[in-house]
Amino acid sequence: MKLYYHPVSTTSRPVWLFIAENGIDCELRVVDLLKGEHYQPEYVAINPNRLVPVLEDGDFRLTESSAILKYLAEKTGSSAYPKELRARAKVNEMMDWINTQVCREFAYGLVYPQIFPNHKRRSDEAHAGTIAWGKEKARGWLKVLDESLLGTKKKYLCGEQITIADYFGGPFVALGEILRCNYSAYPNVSRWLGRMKALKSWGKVHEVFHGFAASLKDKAFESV
Ligand SMILES: N[C@@H](CCC(=O)N[C@@H](CS)C(=O)NCC(=O)O)C(=O)O
Repeated sequence: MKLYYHPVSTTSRPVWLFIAENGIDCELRVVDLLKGEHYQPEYVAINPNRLVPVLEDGDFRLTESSAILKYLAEKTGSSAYPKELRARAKVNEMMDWINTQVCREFAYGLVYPQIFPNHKRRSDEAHAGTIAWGKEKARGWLKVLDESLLGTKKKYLCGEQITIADYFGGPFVALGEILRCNYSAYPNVSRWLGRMKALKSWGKVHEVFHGFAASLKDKAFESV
């Protein structure tokens, strides 16, 4: 198998983390987003969305990080994607929640407009409005995650066992490190994220990401 990815990418890190943590035999192929490699015809032929990640398994190609995680977990018979109908439905529910609420309003609403030049809105007013909206919504979703989805008792997003929803959500929430987000107001989120960061592969997978965050340490950000 081959994974086209970028080490800073929020949607690549969950897949890479799952591969690394579970020792899955998969070639890792960096797509240099900073040099625009994803806009080159060779890559557009692989993924017309011009986005990472993409998984190749022989002549089978799959985009969408959530779908890739499910495929890899199913292919390797991982207990991180339970087979029991309702347990699996809860994992899918959580992953859809992350993919919409967190990805849309935290990543694309609050973080990306502040760090990627190609996310700059047409006017300063529109740009500030996007960030203010993202910030308010992100705060709301973090509160839901903290108080309702995790709560004080759960070890992981779907209960006592780690699932691919945790692999998916951990790197998304860690994205806030770029903005120096302070999650102390969300103690259950902090506790869960700490558990994810203790995974043996977390450090290696987040090394380049941390370097990127450090390169922005003097920039002022709107944060949560
Ligand atoms: N829904 C897609 C989103 C993928 C995505 O947003 N990828 C970003 C990196 S996090 C990307 O490739 N961005 C390149 C660009 O915006 O130019 C997934 O989950 O795989």
